[in-house]
Amino acid sequence: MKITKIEAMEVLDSRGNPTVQTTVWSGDVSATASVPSGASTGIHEALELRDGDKKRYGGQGVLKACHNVNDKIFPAIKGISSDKQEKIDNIMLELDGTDNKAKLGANAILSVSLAVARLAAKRQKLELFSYLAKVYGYEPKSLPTPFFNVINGGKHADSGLDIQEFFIIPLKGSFANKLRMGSEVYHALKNQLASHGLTVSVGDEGGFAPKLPSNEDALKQLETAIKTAKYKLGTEFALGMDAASSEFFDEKKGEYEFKASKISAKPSNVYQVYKKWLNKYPLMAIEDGCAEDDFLGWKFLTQNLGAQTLLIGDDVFVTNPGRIQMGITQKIANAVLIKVNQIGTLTETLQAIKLAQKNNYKIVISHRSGETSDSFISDLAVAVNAEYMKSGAPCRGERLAKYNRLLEIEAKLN
Ligand code: 2PG
Ligand code: MG
Repeated sequence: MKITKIEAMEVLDSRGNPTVQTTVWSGDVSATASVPSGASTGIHEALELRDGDKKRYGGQGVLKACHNVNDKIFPAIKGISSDKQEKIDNIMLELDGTDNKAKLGANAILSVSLAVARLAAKRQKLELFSYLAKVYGYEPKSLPTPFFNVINGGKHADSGLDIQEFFIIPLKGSFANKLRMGSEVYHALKNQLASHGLTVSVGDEGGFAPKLPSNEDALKQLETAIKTAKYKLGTEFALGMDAASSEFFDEKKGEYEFKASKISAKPSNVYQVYKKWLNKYPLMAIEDGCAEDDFLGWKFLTQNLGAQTLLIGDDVFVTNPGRIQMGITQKIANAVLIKVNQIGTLTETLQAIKLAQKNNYKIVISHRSGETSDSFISDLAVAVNAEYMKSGAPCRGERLAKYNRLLEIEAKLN
């Protein structure tokens, strides 16, 4: 089981930007993992190391991160057994020595961390989700309910919508059934947008990016598409959104600027904007309704809407156990978004998940807007019994890699 060789290389992600792909060997058995990359990244996230050499990929190259894997991390973990995940992650943390993985790069560290887990699963002849469940003391019971992001705005598209993601959330039956429901509504939505002369080209996460008159209009479009596909909104489908509001919170003014809705709101009353939508639509989930450091806004939001809907913290928690603990203490949000590259090791990701679960926060496992065909997060979601998972629309290869892996896992579990 001893690690005998590691090799990182620069590959491209779904946006055509460089990212790190690492293969770890134990004798002639090997496993590979690639890391995702965000666009609406939180300021408290672990650092993604980029070369900054403007002559290559506009400075986005990751050769330094690859070099760190090959020449710094490998010598430090060579000879250690791949099933010593925590030990290996801790060695990398020590070697890095910074708070935000700035020295080696969270992309370098994560690629090794995930590949090591995959290698250990392979050596133990276990499916990745079974291996993870075994190591972290879970019994996989059910598949996560998918949030399909079918209308894209914010930093992920040029639709002009402030809200970054509008989800449709199928509520009935198996995961396979939910995927089918999502796909049927997705296609109904496509026809509907086209019939109104709106664009049906897709944004970074596979959702459409139509130029709609307002944020609320996006909700209306979803309502109609669900009806056209012959499903009932409220019982068979719910809606959700990732406001990603750190992107439109004006720090100087201390105000949220919903440009597409022509309104602005203070931290103390921004919850009222969402409440209006909640009163009209079955909004089951609101992610990042407040900005990453607006704890006051989060408090108002949670006190006023927390009993009615899932309030998911993404930029505010950044999968960081320390930030999640802050949220627990201050009683903000009731669900945590988990993104492996926000924190940078599998060990810390599991610490974040366990802390959240112990405090009754729901778990939403998430992709990034820049992705590869790596489907590690699907196995992770099943392993830890995450209630929800978001991997974009049921469209584009890198998004479907995750949903199709969930289909496979469901078949294996049955
Ligand atoms: C988010 C993510 C994924 P990004 O905000 O939740 O949908 O976007 O990867 O750009 O941060
Ligand atoms: Mg988000």
